[in-house]
Amino acid sequence: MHDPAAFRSIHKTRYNAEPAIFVGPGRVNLIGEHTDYAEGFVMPAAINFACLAGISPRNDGKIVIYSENYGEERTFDSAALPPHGSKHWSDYPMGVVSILAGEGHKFPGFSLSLWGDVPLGSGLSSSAAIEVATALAVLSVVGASYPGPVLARLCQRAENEFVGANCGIMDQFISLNGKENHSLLLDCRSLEFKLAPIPDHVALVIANTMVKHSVAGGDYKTRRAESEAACAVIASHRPGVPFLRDATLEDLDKWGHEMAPKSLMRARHVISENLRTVACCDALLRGEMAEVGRLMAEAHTSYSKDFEGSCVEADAMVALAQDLPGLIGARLTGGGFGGCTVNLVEQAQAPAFAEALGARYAAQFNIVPEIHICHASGGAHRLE
Ligand code: GAF
Repeated sequence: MHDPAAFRSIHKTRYNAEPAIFVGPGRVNLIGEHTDYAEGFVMPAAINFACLAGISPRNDGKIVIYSENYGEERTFDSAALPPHGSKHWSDYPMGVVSILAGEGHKFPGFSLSLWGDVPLGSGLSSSAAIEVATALAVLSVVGASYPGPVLARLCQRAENEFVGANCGIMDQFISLNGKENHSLLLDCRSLEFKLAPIPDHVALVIANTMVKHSVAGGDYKTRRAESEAACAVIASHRPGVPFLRDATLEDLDKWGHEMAPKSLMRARHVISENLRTVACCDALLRGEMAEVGRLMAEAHTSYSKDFEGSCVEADAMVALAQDLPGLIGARLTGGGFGGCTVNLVEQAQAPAFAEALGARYAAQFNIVPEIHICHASGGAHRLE
């Protein structure tokens, strides 16, 4: 994480005021991809890359937002908030302000600084990290708070309604509710969750293909629409299936022929991924790491072949990891079409694994990938 002392001094120099500082972590998803908006299961962990948000009050009624990443400042009038985003980085924090204002909070002026080290566009939820850190910061100004699941929904709404990206609940939820050294099996319908400890001997190695990923991009939308179209076919026979969470593989055997071929493939991924995710959590809880790895491999194949959510580079990053010593399981993580792979690796072998994987990938693509040995960290909080 960026140095909070350096961040404090950036804010202080700029706004001549001591900031309160909040942290919103990024996340890595171990398994359960494109299942959240189908009201299914996901198993993410918060990671030690985060967005810092520093906030101090102003008395001129202005909302001034500065991004250290972009080296840019934007000013808004707290009495006339913009009704929608403008395809700018400030949409993420302003979306949160706007949704919370819609909940009845009257924000006075404030200066908000943001500085994140979650690699942008890498599928590690840099957006949710900004939203969540911003939410805690601006709520502190009005002395309000929400339970984690409620705030996660509000941050999701900021992204859906203000930014215009139709994401599910996973990223905001884990950024708020992550737990040190744990992943979390989240039921995206009830928002109940079960903590699954990541054993001490296991490292999370995150390998960035350096291919940019975007939830706001067209592919995410298309895949979502295709899987929802499959669900509509099933629901026309079985009205008790409002989401693919409620569908079974037998439904696909019966009515798959009525679906467009791509829709059938997307649905097969989502339905089987839900089963794998629940099974993976059980295996992790039993300490059966070989089974965890097997399920991750199966999940990657399904994501790549049936969901067509991978890319040449991510498939290669997963393939190149297979015979490296210490690997437990590898797959593409996050929204897809680029971004990072997540590798569960024996802790003692993680440094050598990271180096060898980087060298293999660089040799194949002539691109030097960023490879990080991470750990599961706690959720969003205020820094004292
Ligand atoms: C992105 C979205 F933001 C999540 O809601 C989720 O759908 C994920 O892609 C795919 O599992 O991170």
